[in-house]
Amino acid sequence: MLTCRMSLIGLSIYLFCIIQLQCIVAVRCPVGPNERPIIGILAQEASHRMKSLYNGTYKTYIAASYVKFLESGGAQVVPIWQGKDVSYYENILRQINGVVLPGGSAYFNTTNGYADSARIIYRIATDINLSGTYFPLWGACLGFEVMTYIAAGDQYICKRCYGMNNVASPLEFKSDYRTRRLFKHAPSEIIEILNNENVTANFHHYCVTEEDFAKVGLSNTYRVVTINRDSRDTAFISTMEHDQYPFYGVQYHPEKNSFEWADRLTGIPHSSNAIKVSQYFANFIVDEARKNFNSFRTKDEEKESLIYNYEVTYTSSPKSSFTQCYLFEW
Ligand SMILES: *[C@@H]1O[C@H](CO)[C@@H](O)[C@H](O)[C@H]1NC(C)=O
Ligand SMILES: *[C@@H]1O[C@H](CO)[C@@H](O)[C@H](O)[C@H]1NC(C)=O
Ligand SMILES: *[C@@H]1O[C@H](CO)[C@@H](O)[C@H](O)[C@H]1NC(C)=O
Ligand SMILES: CC(=O)N[C@H]1CO[C@H](CO)[C@@H](O)[C@@H]1O
Repeated sequence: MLTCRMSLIGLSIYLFCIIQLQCIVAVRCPVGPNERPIIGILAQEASHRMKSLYNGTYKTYIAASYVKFLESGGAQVVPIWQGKDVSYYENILRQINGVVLPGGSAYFNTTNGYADSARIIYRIATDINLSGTYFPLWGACLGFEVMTYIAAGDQYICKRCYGMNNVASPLEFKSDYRTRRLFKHAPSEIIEILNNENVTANFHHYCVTEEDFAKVGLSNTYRVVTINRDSRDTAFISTMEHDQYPFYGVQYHPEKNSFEWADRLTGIPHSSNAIKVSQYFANFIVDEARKNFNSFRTKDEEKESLIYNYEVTYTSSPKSSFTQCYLFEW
């Protein structure tokens, strides 16, 4: 009787330990989507205009619209600096859940500039994915162009195109767009709006054609998801996604619809439907980042890295085409 009771107690302790252990394991293993995603945004060179307006005080910046866009999808943001060594990017990318390469107007040939930093990020993001960890990358406009440049082995395949600066357009979907991750689960209402209304803001003088894309081998790794046509009816790629990695490039600016207000920029749509599609993209990017479970080593390091540590400046038109910017002296 006594031994029986003893062994029952023993069994209970044993079962208790097993359950505890499983709990610990369960907590350590990712069980569901990451509910605290943090996304990095690469800073870029301040434009000449910005430099002269602020007496050369600022070297790099991040347009606040990208920050607010990601926040609207439920993510927090960390700035990623330019021109650092590889170990800096390795360190930061292994603590965050995705990266956005923003639009703007930087040259790709600046030493330690936008493209040099983007190239290191692209390589690390590829390595992380190859090693079995989901790590998304989103490029908009210049970010899209730099992705094609890097993926093509530093070949600049953008060509001059016409009538695409400061203009809102619909997207022309490729016939198989429903098989692409970006639109696989999109509500049909979103597809209809994107397909029929002027809801994507274009701010570019250069375009990538499908022919040039194929010529440098990019059609082997990326899928063209949508195209647009410039004012001379030249078709160009407006949305692409990587075949294997969660890498996405858009030639338009979904982040502008909700967050950029310069009066002279009539190409930024602010209709209710334009905001719906902007929100669709924000949710999509952040949901991709939710599939990654990187986190900062310590809460202090996380706190020190977040964008909240920096002041946002009201840059307003006509000073800048951005309503608000984070301006950095480094
Ligand atoms: C830039 O310098 C000019 C002339 O010294 C000054 O009036 C202006 O306030 C400065 N602007 C800023 C943003 O510091
Ligand atoms: C970088 O490229 C631009 C545009 O093609 C060119 O004007 C500039 O001279 C180049 N700069 C360097 C350092 O090569
Ligand atoms: C979209 O904009 C173009 C001009 O850029 C205009 O011709 C067209 O009617 C607009 N479409 C809609 C649905 O508003
Ligand atoms: C190794 C790994 O996780 N690869 C992933 C890279 O991204 C694609 C989606 O774009 C996943 O399907 C792969 O599993």
